[in-house]
Formats: sequence, C-alpha cells, structure tokens
Amino acid sequence: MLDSLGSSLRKTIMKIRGAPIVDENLINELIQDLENALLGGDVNLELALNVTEKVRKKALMDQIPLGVSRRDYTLKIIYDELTNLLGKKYVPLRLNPNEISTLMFIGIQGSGKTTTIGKMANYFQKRGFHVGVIGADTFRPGALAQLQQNLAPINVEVFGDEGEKKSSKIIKKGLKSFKEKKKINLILIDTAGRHKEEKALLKEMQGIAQIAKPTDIVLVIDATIGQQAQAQADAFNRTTPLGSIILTKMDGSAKGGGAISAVAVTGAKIRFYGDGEKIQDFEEFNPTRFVGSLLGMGDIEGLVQSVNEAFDEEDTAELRDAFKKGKLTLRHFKMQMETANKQSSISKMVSKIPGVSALTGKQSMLEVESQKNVQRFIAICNSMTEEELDNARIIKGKRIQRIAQGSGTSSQEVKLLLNQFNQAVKQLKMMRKMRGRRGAPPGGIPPGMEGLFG
Ligand SMILES: Nc1nc2c(ncn2[C@@H]2O[C@H](COP(=O)(O)OP(=O)(O)OP(=O)(O)O)[C@@H](O)[C@H]2O)c(=O)[nH]1
Ligand SMILES: [Mg+2]
Repeated sequence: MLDSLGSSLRKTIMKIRGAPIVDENLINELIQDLENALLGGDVNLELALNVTEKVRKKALMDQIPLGVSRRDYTLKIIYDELTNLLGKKYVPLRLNPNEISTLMFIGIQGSGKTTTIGKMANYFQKRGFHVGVIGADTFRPGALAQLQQNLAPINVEVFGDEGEKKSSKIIKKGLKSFKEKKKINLILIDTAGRHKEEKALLKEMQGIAQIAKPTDIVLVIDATIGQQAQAQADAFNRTTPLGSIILTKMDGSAKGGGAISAVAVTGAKIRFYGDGEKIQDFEEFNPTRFVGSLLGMGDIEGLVQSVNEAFDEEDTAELRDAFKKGKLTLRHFKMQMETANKQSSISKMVSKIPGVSALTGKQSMLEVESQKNVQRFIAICNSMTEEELDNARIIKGKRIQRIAQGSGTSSQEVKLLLNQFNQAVKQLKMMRKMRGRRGAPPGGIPPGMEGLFG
C-alpha cells in the first residue's frame, strides 16, 4: 500500500537514524527528501510545502526538552505533521446495534461501491451486526448478480428486483422487507454510479436520500485520482456534513497520499480504505496508525509520548539556563546524566521498533555499555559534597580517592568522569562562540546532550 510514498518516507527516516549528528544541514536535506516524497505521492504542492516548512521551523527552532535528542524530536515532528496532513484524528463510524442503521453508498462509475459494500458487510457482521443489502443499481447490467456473488460467501441476504427499473421503488420494497425481518439491524444500499460529474452525482444522491432516509451517506472515491479527490469530497461535504468517505484502490495507487490529504483538507471524514479486491482488503482509516505504518515505525506513539513527557521535566529550565550561560557545574552534569538514564528507556524502546533495530543493531551494545557508565557516573556524583558539585576544580588527590571509595568505583573512573565533564565544558564554550557567529554547532554535541542545544 502506498509503496512509493512509504518507501521514500522510510528512506528519510533511515537517514535521520543513521546520521552521526542531526544538524541544520541534515535537517535541510531531510526537508528536501520529505518534499520530494510528498510531491511524488501526488500531495498538493501547497499542502506539501506547508508540512515541510513546519517541520523545518520546529526542528531547528523549537526548544527541545532536556534528555530528548534532536533526532527523536525531529522524528516526532515529522510524524505529527504527516498525521495532521492526513486528517489528525480517527473518527470511527459508530452505529447503534439497537436501532436499524441504513447506509447509502454513492460514487462515480467504477469507484468501488459494490465491492466496498461486500467489505463493509463483512466488517460489521464480524462485529455482531445482522446485515442486509439492497441492490438499487438499475443501470449497470449484471449489477445485482455482482452484489449477490460478493455477499454469498458471507451469507448476507441481498434484496433485488431485476424486473424493476426504478431504483426508488426497489429501495422502498427492500427497506420494508428487511424491517419486517426483525433481526436485521444494518442495511446497506448499493446505487448506480453513472455520473462522472460531482454536481449531478450529488443531486441524484439527494433524490435517493429522501426515499431511503439513511443514517449515513457513504461516498466511495477511487484513490487513484489523487488530489482530484478534493473536488468530490468538497462538494459532498457541503451537501452533507454528516457523511462518510471511503477511499478505494489504495493498493494500486501511487497517488493515495494525494487523495487522502486532498480529502482531509476539506474536513470530510475518511472512515475506511480499501486496499485490494478481496472482501477482507478493508481497513479502518486511522491517520495516526496510517502514518506509523507509512514510516515503518510500529510504536511511534510511544516515542511521541515520551518526548511529550520529557517536556514536563522540571529541571529543564534551570539546566538550559546553565548551558546557555555556559556555566556548567558537575551538579548540572549529574542532572543531565540522570535524565539520560531515564531516557535510555526510550532508546531501548525505539530500538525495538521493526526496521529500526536492524539499523541500530550495532550500536545497541554500545548503548548498554554507556548506560552502565551513566549509572556509575551518577553514583560517583552522589558521593561528592555540595561544594565539590558546585566547583569541580577542587576535586583532586585525596578527594578523588574518597569519592571512588564512597561510590564503589575506582580513582580512574572518577578521573574519567572529571575528564568528560571538563571536555563538555570546553565544547560548550566553543559551541557558544560558534553559535554566536553561525548558528550551527561545530564538531558535534557531546553524546546525550543534543537536547540542550535548542
Ligand atoms: N485493487 C483494488 N481494486 C478494487 C478495490 N475496490 C474495488 N476495486 C475494483 O474496482 C472495480 C470496480 O469496482 P465496483 O465495486 O464494481 O465499482 P462500482 O462503484 O460499484 O461501479 P459501478 O457500479 O459501475 O458504478 C472492480 O474491478 C473491483 O474489483 C480496491 O480497494 N483495490
Ligand atoms: Mg456497482
């Protein structure tokens, strides 16, 4: 499904994951990739630029929470913006099983109405509904036979009348017949899709709707028309704000992203999509999950949540301030390591995401090692006095021995920590100088400290 859009987006994600540092150059490159991927998926130029501009601004200018790397933050932004592009929230089609619901299917010729009715009948039957179908397409030769063929395998009754030429009469008779059978609580009505033009289609829809009085009108749109889906969705949305949209042929379409984004922009509700000819090739359209699968990241919601939670970290303001002023003490260093320790659970989780593990596989041993180091370093800091935490320069000779003993480590390890701290201070000073001139930090950011340079 959406193979080309999906694979170009996945390449972009791999690029972020694989890059040694996420800096302005890389982000600009990513923006370009993202733009190409979206335009290649037939997303409208204006919509695509809107997404990439937001990603660029946020990735480069947002205050990134402490302990979150620019890498994870950028991924989260891309994910958020793509989800917005495709319709934000999932709005399920809710039907009351204690009442009789009637869904009327409309759409231009060949859009997939009859096929989708079979899929929908199957979907709701599995969820405990008793479904009946009315074949009111009196235009297409063999329409009723097609419907019966689709529904026979799942034992759904189809009401039809080959001799009747007026669809309104068939609908009336069909509704009466199903309502008499006490069991049926969901009636699906198939209609003829003879009009290529939106206005005529909707006019006809209003006519049939008056007779059928449906609970919901379902507009079926062929996704292979890409952005052109907007005109249909727009006209439909204006005529009936309560209606649902189903996109079909998402499997064979390189333009599916264009169709979804074009429909989403009208505010119409896409409830399902079809991704094959078989009855089970039918999915709920959940933008969040959809983007997750496009990006090949199963559990991105977890990552997003962790990043959001990190925003709430109380220490953020104080630490950021210390970094900005270039006044880094061991106390800040320790705080930073504690956050990194907490956040390491995020990177562990990220490495479990399918596809990503292959990429980070080599690093994961290193990660485990560095996590152990972080825990030892925290223990070392915990054996320091307040005075030492505020002024690392006084930590020499006997103090080093005392701290090593207190923390169950060695003098070497204490020296290593002091060394790393001094290096971080030096790097911080250099970065502040360079940022003053050019904006982008040179030579990379100390590991685990990317989040501090927002
Ligand atoms: N690959 C693929 N083919 C689909 C999908 N949905 C429908 N089709 C095919 O599209 C063609 C038209 O589907 P129909 O269900 O007959 O379309 P319709 O809207 O009822 O057509 P009319 O009744 O003539 O207006 C058929 O060959 C279906 O098998 C889908 O999600 N994926
Ligand atoms: Mg049909």
